[in-house]
Amino acid sequence: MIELFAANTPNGKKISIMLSEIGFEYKLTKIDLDKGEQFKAAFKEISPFSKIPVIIDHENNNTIFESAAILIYLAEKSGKFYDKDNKLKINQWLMAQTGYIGPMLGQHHQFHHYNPGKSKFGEDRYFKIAKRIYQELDERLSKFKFLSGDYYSISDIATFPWIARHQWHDIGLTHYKNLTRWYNNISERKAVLKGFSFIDKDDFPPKP
Ligand SMILES: N[C@@H](CCC(=O)N[C@@H](CS)C(=O)NCC(=O)O)C(=O)O
Repeated sequence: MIELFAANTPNGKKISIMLSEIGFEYKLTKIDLDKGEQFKAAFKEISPFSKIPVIIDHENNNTIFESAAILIYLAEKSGKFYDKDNKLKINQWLMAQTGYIGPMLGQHHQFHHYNPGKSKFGEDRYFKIAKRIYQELDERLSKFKFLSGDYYSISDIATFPWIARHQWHDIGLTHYKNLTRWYNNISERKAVLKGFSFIDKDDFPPKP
């Protein structure tokens, strides 16, 4: 049995969507980030940087932090969404999500959505980078159905919940037709909808 430690954020949703996609039953332990539960000593034991998501696989007592490592673990355990002949591509798009897309869009959330008016430099910088990311993803998706190629993979699962924050980004998702096509396609998956609402049953990916 898998235990998922998470909050209702894009990084938390990556793993709930994956668990839903592979049909693994899991137990959810909510971590209230606003209350600072991520800094409790017991949580730090399994998450050295005090971040969600984390999983414990109670079948073998493996504990795993970092969403990309968790996605790879679950993909290998289930044999799904990590095509052995396409790992090189999937790894690149997965690492680009955790190393670039997530952190940059996260900064855009901080300056544009949560703290407008506090730093013109921060707002301009991350707005520009967020638009660039939309453009880069759109270019990739003009050539391929999914980020890593022809098939839906853990790189799409990692990226989707971040694009699902498109209203906060204020960029206009529909201006990017390939990214919109990809987003709509993934939004229609039953497992995605189930995973997306893992904490709030009324939560769903907003329409472009
Ligand atoms: N690189 C990490 C990022 C995880 C992350 O940033 N988690 C945020 C929530 S979305 C968090 O736990 N923040 C709490 C904190 O930093 O205090 C991953 O991909 O798992």
